[in-house]
Amino acid sequence: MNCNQCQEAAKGIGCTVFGVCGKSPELSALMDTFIYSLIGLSSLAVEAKKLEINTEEIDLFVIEGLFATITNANFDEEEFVSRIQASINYREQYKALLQQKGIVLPSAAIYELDVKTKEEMIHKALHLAIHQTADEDIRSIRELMLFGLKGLAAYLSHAEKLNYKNEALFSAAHEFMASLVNDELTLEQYVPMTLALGEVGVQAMALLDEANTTTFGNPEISTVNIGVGTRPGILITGHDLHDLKQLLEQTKDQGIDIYTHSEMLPAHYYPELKKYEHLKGNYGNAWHLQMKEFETFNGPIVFTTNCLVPPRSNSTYMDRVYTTGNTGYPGFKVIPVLEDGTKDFTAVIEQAKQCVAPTAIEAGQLVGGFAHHQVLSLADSIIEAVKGGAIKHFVVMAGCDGRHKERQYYTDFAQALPNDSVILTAGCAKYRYNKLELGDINGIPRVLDAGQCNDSYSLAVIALKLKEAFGLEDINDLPIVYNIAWYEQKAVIVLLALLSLGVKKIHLGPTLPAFLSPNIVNFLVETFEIGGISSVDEDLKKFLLIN
Ligand code: FS2
Ligand code: SF4
Repeated sequence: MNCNQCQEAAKGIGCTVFGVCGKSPELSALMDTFIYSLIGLSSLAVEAKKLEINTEEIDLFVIEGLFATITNANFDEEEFVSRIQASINYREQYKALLQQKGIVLPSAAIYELDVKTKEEMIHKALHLAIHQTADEDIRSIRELMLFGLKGLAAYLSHAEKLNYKNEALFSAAHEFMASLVNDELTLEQYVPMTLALGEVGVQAMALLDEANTTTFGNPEISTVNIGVGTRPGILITGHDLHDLKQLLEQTKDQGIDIYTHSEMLPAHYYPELKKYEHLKGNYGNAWHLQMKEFETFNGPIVFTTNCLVPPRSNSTYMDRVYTTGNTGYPGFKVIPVLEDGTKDFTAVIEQAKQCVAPTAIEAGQLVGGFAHHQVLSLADSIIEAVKGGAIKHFVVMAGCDGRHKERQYYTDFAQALPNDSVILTAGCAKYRYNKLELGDINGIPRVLDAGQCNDSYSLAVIALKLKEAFGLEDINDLPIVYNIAWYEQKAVIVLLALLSLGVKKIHLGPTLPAFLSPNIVNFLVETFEIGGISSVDEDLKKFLLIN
């Protein structure tokens, strides 16, 4: 295996023996073969779309498939065996369609993927991975694009679940996918394509924002209980708000409570979700603490998306975990989907009724809901606080959390920030500082949580509106610094999106991506002034120009 897609890549280079995340070499190989098959399918979709052939089925297949290969989403080898087979079937179907119309097939589509058994699928990966591209810089930029595409796919998938689709975004995703095996493309041609992918990322996040806010209302300032009640509970984790809505509907008046976990916390900010009285609170912290927190939750747990951590052999919660969507783990139960597409949570509900209430691990409450609509309604007081000098810095600390101890840096950094600075956050990175007592500035909390990682879009909208309000020419003239933590591939599309909006001087940590070659890093440093992090003291001086 050779996987380097996340921040945990072994030795900062890549996992070659076994994934730090728990991914086996076999699973990694199946994912590589699957990705290659999806590239072939995308190449066919590009041609089919030119002929106005309906490609809806494979649009979604490719998007969902990419999503399933994101770090910590799916550990079920059999799932990938059947998806590879389905991919080959689609490929034959679309090849035949295009051949009938006399179209010369693109080379990726002609590549024979005649694998039938799991062993053949695993073995084939040795010859297929993008990672084996000979030129280091082309390999690096292809991986940057592939990982960005995985993040893009996650956001397009969430929007589609709420019936928000944009044909142009699917087409763009297929074109980017097809470009990953185009040996005629030079580095000079790939570079602008990565920024174009970032622009598509902005559009996808805008689409998801529209889907979420139209369906569930605009996030508003909300307090969220982090303690527990006396009734049994169901814990729902991941990012899929549509799944949560269905669970809330099906658990009404059943004598049980629903708790959110990790990236599902921002559900409490949406009017159409917070209206359910049995949406009781948020239990626990970011994804990497799940092995401990699931033990004490006592009731069933539903995974809607990543991040899933493989349980220990002595974990007591194995028989309480359910997966849905693109998540999977051998031995975890799967939520059935009815013919009309509704997810059937009956088994989860019945199991919850047999469980005791969660054990309290915390008490108190959190405040959040500062997505763009809410923040812009406070714009006057924010602008006044900036002009009067009460707020001197906005610090964007969005992104992901992770299990490595060096991420303590983010807690220390948040704590060490001067009192005239406001943290703008989104994503599970927030758990490193959202329970600190950082106070407020003229009633404006010092940590403004916009929501999930995809709501980093909201932070960009806020920045653009502030630029307008202050009459500035350039978004980089705002008193905003970016100290972003990354972990998996959704952070890659968020980064490309910010770059495409012209944001400079983003600091990325705790380590730079292993898949970036020295030349690509140099390019990012020279063009966008991207940098890493060092110590809290040094970074405070460097980022905020203070002593
Ligand atoms: Fe956190 Fe994991 Fe949100 Fe990432 S729960 S690292 O998937 O997308 O952020
Ligand atoms: Fe390693 Fe990350 Fe790949 Fe898992 S996803 S195998 S931890 S690089």
